[in-house]
Amino acid sequence: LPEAPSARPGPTASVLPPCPDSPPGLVGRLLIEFTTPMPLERVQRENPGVLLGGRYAPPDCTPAQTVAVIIPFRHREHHLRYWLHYLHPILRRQRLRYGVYVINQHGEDTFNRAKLLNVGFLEALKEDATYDCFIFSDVDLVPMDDRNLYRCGDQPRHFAIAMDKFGFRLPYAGYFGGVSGLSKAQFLRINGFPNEYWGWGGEDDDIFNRISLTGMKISRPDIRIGRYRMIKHDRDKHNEPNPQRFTKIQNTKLTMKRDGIGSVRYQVLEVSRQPLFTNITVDIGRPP
Ligand code: UDH
Repeated sequence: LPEAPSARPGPTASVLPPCPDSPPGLVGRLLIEFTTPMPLERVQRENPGVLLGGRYAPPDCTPAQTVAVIIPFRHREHHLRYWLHYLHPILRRQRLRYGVYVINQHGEDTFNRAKLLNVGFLEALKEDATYDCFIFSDVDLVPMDDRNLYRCGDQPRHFAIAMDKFGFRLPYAGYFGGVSGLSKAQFLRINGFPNEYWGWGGEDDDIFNRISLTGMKISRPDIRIGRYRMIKHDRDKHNEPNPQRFTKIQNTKLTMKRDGIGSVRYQVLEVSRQPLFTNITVDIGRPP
């Protein structure tokens, strides 16, 4: 009898081998610069393998994780174009299955980075319930080395440990800003991020406190690999330093139980699938 067609192994996702732990084809140190303008059409043309909404999966292997990259955002279109230009090829070389979510704060009230990241966690999971790793990245930070793998491990990960603006060093031991990554379980264990830090500063220290208070330890790459370039910019309007931040970070132990992913309130105004990212515009309210 002829073999039934369905019995033949074909190029389907289920038969691809697992992706290797160290992806082949990484190039190491990268040249990153922000001088030449970066038209979105060019970035789209150079990333034909990225699917609508900024989704990608390696054609030749099955990754262990599915990664949602969450970017807090308002009025930084030119930064986003550089970010997409540099990051899509890096994430592709890292053999990740991923999606990019830009969480765009609607209106001109005070910016709230951590609340936007909470929204990104929930909305990415609504798009694809298989996300099990969340990378939270500022829009103006580009890694200078593709060996800095954007995936999750058995402890929360801090990626942006050697930024050019801090002289390629950690500014202080407990710094957890810029780019970080938590598995879904790690994120839920700390009740997500705080919603009550309006304006600049403190929210990353509160997240660091949440991680320490739940008995987890931060994992970091080698200092030679965790290097970043930040796109230079002036302070944004409506994101002034938050004067309450110093007292708030003293109280994480009390506030983290009631303030977090379990209490976030917001209204999604628009979900728009762009060629290289999914844009989610959200009303997150304003400071009390
Ligand atoms: N963000 C926006 N829009 C805003 C504010 C913040 O998209 O209006 C996002 C963006 O992803 C940014 C992140 O939030 O990368 C963090 O905000 P930030 O870049 O303002 O924070 P950072 O600490 O800079 O990088 C602080 C102001 C530095 C002024 C330096 C003047 N030389």
